[in-house]
Amino acid sequence: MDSTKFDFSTRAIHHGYEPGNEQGSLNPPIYLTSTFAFDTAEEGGEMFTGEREGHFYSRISNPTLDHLEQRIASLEGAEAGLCAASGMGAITSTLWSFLSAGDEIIADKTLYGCTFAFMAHGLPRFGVKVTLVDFTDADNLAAAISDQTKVVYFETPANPNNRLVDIAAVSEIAHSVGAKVIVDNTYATPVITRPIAHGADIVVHSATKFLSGHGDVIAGLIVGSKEDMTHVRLVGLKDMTGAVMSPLTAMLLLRGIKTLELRVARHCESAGKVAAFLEAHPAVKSVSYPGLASFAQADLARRQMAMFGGMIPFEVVGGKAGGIAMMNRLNLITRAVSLGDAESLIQHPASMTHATYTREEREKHGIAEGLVRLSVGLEGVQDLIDDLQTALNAHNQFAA
Ligand code: 7XF
Repeated sequence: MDSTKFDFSTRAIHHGYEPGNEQGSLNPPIYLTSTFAFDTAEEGGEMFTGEREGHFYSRISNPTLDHLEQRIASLEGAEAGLCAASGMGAITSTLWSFLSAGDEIIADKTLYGCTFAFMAHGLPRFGVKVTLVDFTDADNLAAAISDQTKVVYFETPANPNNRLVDIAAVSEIAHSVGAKVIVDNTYATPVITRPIAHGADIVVHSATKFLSGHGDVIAGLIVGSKEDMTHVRLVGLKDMTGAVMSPLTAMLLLRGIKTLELRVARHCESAGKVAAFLEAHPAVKSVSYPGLASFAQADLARRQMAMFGGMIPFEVVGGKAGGIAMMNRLNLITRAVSLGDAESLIQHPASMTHATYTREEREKHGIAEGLVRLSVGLEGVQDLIDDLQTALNAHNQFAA
């Protein structure tokens, strides 16, 4: 069946898998095997040189992962996909594949904490020059870029503060010197933004989040051209990190992705209501949600995002102490890192996901000490608002 012509949700359910090839099994079998038998020794040798196609060792490829790779490539509008053991496995396998000593990577200044640590402390140890600039103004990239720049990297919306980057504007500048554009699309998912259509070359995901949707796996995905994905598979993933996804995880992701569009629509609908509630509450100092009229980059949000996401960073009156006290008063919303789960999760970036930055770095990179970050889940939205209201009403007295 040619599923390429189908709607997003149809492809999320069917693309890349034919039950008829697997004894009619509605769901793909989990090929829980590390290795694959060769008919002849010669055939095995040919697979190692690439003269013959086929699976021969699950660090290189596996049939269950193969279905997922085709599916995510289709949803992101890319030629090919690749699975990894975690979001960090996806990011590092990709960057190790395209950077060498003497090269430069230019990244946006707001990044998930461990991506920032890899840039600030990991890559420079191997002779890669790392430059972090503010991509919300693409002119900053134009001023910094040179022939030494091999990769341009960013998140949009960025973790944790929802800053947006204009993918088309940044890609045009990057391509003027032949640099590859790599976008972390974890926050948006392909339901909201497909970076390849805006000019990016490669998309990486922490599939731990919305793509899985159920908080039961650590996983990463990568998409791009066939040539780039083969390069990442054989260099970054196979030799440099070995950060390979388990077939069991691939099956859970294939299951989660079937409902991705439905879930993301609900996350966004509820987040819009929660953001409006928070903005109107006197104990809340600021809310950064792309769907609010007050959002600093509201025009770009409308141009680049089909919906406005499930993530709400906000500050309450009383800074860090106020934020922590409010978090501790919540009963339904769970105090935990991660995002995109059915359960609403709340965390404090400065002491948790972004504790890899020093306090000075957080200030320079736009991550306020008092910021709390809410991942709006799939519960009844009024229950979430009631929980926040109880915590914030008590906060009013606390602040006064
Ligand atoms: O290796 P992971 O699957 O945990 O993914 C790393 C990662 C990569 N990119 C973005 C935009 C991410 O948000 C993450 C993981 N973030 C979690 C969070 O912000 O809550 C990690 C919890 S410490």
